[in-house]
Amino acid sequence: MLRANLRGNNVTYLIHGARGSGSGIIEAACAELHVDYAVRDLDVRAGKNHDAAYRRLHPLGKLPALEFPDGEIVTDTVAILLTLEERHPQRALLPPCGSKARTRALRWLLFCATELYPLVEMIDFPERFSDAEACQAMLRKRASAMWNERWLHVESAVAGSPYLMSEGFCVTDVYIAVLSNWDMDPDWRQKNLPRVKALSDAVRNRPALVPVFERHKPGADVPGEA
Ligand SMILES: N[C@@H](CCC(=O)N[C@@H](CS)C(=O)NCC(=O)O)C(=O)O
Repeated sequence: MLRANLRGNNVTYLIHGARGSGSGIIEAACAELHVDYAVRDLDVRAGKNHDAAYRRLHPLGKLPALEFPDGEIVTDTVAILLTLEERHPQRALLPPCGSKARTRALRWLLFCATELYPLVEMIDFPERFSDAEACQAMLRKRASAMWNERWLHVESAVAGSPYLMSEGFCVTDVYIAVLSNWDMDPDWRQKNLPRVKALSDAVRNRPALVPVFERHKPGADVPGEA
């Protein structure tokens, strides 16, 4: 993968990710910031994210990772978002430091990252948590139920219309829009999470984000090039 964009210039950021994965959050943040970035899609179906080459970037083989031109690597979605926000303060991925809105944005960003995202590993890879097949089925079932229950708390927290906060869009909305599309029956979501659904639709329709969500739409998790 070359670090070049379509114009042949060196890019500021290289996102290691996969279609349909959480790397869409980082692509969306870069698109909102209007920064130059390129994407290196890994073939997760072939397990390329667990090859030694990628594990040098992320020891657990998880996506996304963001690579800077000097080779510095940042992993873990919230760490990447906060780094991007610090480096591009003029575009306000989050509300201003010290504001109540920022406190709420961080609260729900971390709720998604620490209470929701880890359940995905249990749903997708229950064998990592138990060798016994019967336990794996139970773990998946329980994690799916917790996933739905926890989304109801996000639903109650949506105070804006359509975004999380009445102060307007922030990157927490992107996180919610991407995660709420996973592991969920669309009918259940429509019935139980109408505010989350409206928030997600609004995020998807933001002009800078339409191409990102198109690239990551369900069924687009085609094998990458690596
Ligand atoms: N703590 C990480 C979690 C990332 C994560 O779980 N990514 C998933 C894709 S959405 C992944 O790489 N799964 C592959 C695996 O666990 O083998 C973050 O916040 O970025």
